[in-house]
Amino acid sequence: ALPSTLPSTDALRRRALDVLARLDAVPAEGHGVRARTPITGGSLLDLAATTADAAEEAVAAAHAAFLTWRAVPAPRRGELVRRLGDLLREHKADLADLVTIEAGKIRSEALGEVQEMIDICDFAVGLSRQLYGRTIASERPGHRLTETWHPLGVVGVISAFNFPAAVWAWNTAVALVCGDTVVWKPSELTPLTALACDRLLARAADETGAPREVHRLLLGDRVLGELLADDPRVALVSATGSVRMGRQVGPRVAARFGRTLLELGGNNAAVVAPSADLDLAASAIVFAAAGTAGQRCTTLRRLIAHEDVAGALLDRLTSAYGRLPIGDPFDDATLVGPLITGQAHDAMRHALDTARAEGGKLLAGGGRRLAQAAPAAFYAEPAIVRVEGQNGIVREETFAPILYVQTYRTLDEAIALNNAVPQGLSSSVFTRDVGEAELFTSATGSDCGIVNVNIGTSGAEIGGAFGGEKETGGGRESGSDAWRAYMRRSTATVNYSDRLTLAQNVSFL
Ligand code: UN1
Repeated sequence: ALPSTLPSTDALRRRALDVLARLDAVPAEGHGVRARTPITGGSLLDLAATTADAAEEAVAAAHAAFLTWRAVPAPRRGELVRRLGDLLREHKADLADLVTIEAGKIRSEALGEVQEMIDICDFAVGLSRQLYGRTIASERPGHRLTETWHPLGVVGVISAFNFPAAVWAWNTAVALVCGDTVVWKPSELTPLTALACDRLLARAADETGAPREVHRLLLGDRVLGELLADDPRVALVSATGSVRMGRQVGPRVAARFGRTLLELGGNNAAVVAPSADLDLAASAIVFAAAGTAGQRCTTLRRLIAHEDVAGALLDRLTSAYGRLPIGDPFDDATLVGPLITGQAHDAMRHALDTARAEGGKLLAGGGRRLAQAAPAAFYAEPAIVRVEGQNGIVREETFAPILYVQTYRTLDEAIALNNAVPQGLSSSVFTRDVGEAELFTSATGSDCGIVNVNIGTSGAEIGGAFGGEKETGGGRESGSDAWRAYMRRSTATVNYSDRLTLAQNVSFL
C-alpha cells in the first residue's frame, strides 16, 4: 500500500475518469494503448490503438477537409481557434489534472501548460488577420509582383509526453488559422490528455460550424508516426522528440520531398559571469534544471560558472537542492514530481554512473525517493555533477534532472563551451555587464535558437519563435513568423500593360 504521501492509482483513475466525463471524452476501452500514471506507476485504462487502416482513413478525411477549409477566409478560421481558447479557459483545471496524472507535472506547471495553450490560441486568432505577404517592385514597366501565403495541406503533428498538450496547441492553433488540417500522433504515454484536447477541438468545431475532420487523432506507437512520415498527403510533419526520432522521421519525409519542422533534443547551458546577481541566478538555475523533473527540452543541463563565483553559486545550489520537495505532484508543496518511466530513471542512473566513471564528482542528489512506497514509480533527486571538460556523457541529452557544472576564466571560453555540443536549443547568460550580455546574444555568441539574459533556459513565452539549431533540428514553432512553415508561398507576377516585356532584358521574337 502506498503511504498517505502519494494518492492511490484507483484515486487517480477516478479523478481522470471524472475529468474525461466532464469533457465528454470518456474513451472506449480497447487494446494496444495503456494509459498510466507516473505518480504511482499504475495503469489507468486500456484504450484501443488506431489501426493502420483507420490511420489511412484519418489522413484521407483530413485531406478532404483541407480542400474546403483552405477556402474559408482566414479570420473565419480564427473563430474556431478563438472558441478552442475559450473552452481551454473553461476547462483549464480539468486539462491540467490530466497533464499531472499522465505526465507527472506539478500543479503549477500543469496549469502553466494549459495557459500556454490559451496564449497560443489568442496569438493564432490575431494571426488569422495578419497572414501578411509582400508587394515587390517589379523591374518591368506595367508589372506587379506579389507574394501570397496559401494554406499548405495536412499537417502531421508528432508530440512528446513532456508537453502533452501545449506542443499540440502550438502546432494546431497556428495550422488551423493557416488553413491546414491536422492529424495528431501524441506520445503513447499521454493518451488521455490527447483525447481531451481532441474532444475540446471537436466541440469548438461543432459550435463554430467548422468541419470535424480539421483534426484527427491517432493513438498508438511509432508505426503511426512512420505512416504520417511516408504519406504524400501529409504536407508537413511537425515532430517534437529525441534526436534519434528526428533522424528517422526527417529523412523519410525528405525522401518524398515533404516538409518537416523538427524540435529535437536540447543540451542547454547557462553561463554565470562574475558580475551576476547570484541569488537571482541560483533561483533561475534551480527552476530550469530541476523543474519539470528535468524533463523539458529546454531544461538546463550544463552550468558554466566563472571560477571566481562558482563556489558561492554552488553553495546556494546544493543547499536549494537539499531542500527540494520531491513527491506527489498534486501536493501544492511539491516542486519535483516523478520521472515518466523506469527507463527514464535507468537513463539517469546510467548517465550518473558514466559521469563518475569519466571523472565527474556528484555534488548533490542522484538518489531515488519513495521506492518502497511506490516501487513502480520513479522519483529522482535532482543531481549536480562537477565535471572537467565536455567529452562523453555531457554531450548527450539525458531526459532527467542532472546538472553538469564546469568553470571558465574568459567569456570567450564560456561561449565556446556553450556552443561545443551537438545540440543548439536554448542558452542563458547571467551578468550585469551589458557588454557581456550583448556579446553572448550576438552573432559570435551563443549558437542556439534561444538566447536569454538573466533568466533560465526554460519557460519560453509563446510570442517568440521556439526551436533550435544543429541537432535540435532547425524548426521554429509557436510565435513570431513561425506560421510561415505551415503555409506555401506563391509569387505572382501580373502584367497589366499591353506589352510583353521579358525580364533580364531578354529579347525574343
Ligand atoms: C518542450 O520541452 O518540448 O520553453 C517544450 C519551455 C516551454 C516549452 C517546452 N515553453 O520550456
